[in-house]
Amino acid sequence: MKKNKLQWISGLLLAVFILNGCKKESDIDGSSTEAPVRPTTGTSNAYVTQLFEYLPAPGQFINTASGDSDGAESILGKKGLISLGAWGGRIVLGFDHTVINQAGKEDLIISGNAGSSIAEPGVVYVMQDKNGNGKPDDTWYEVSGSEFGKDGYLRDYSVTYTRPNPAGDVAWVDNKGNTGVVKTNAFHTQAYYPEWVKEDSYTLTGTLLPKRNIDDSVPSNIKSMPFEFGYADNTSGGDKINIENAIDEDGKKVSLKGIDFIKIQTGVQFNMGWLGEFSTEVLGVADLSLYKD
Ligand SMILES: [Ca+2]
Ligand SMILES: [Ca+2]
Ligand SMILES: [Ca+2]
Repeated sequence: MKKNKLQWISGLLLAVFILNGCKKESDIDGSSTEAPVRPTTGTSNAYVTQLFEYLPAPGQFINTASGDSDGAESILGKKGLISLGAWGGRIVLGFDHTVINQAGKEDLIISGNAGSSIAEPGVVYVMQDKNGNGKPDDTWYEVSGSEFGKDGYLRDYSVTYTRPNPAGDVAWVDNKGNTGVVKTNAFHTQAYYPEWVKEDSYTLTGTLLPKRNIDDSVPSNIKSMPFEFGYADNTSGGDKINIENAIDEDGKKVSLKGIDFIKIQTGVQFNMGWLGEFSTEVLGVADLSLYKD
């Protein structure tokens, strides 16, 4: 009997050893590790400090001071102004610390140039630097806002824009077979297709938001009312974003301790008459816990 008991104990120890071994294995491939947290220090910047990508859609401010790489860099460490152009235009930015997801509170503030009846909501995505290499090569999570799942809300949407020759309206085709143009206007006479994009066409992919809040029935007074919550360039005074609303590719909420990178993308495709294309503008992106206005 004693021998059996000993065998049983050693068997149990072996099992514990194997389980620990398995846990280590999965840690190595990253599937069960917590993303590393870069702590906030006395010198942490409230604002994003790194620009990883600026790829706007065509638009009336593209290839101007608020639609080029200098414009994109103008929001690093402070407020500036960058336009993302028509639907799908995006900017990818990083913080110098991990923005902690505060329980039950909003965590980020994005300033835009929305007026009370001119909202141009952009979709917000967040990422953890899970592999700790300082680059946004991990998993993006969309931060779901008030439009999630409603009529006209569409994930995995994509639009291909083609360079016009000569310069003029920019034709697009989406992955549902719809076509349209980003219309030029008399106020902005430069090329609307990003001049630094070498290819004669390029495709942007992301989430499409409903256009039901836009009223263009009076051409001299076109209105785009804000959504309830959860988008950039949506309300005047800045939009607060809660990391708790991050969702995975299946639309399920994910629990993130904090985030290191943020992506903002114009959410609606619409020509707003004399106002030009619907385009999300970003004036500042900050960690709400460090933000002082
Ligand atoms: Ca939070
Ligand atoms: Ca990374
Ligand atoms: Ca705007």
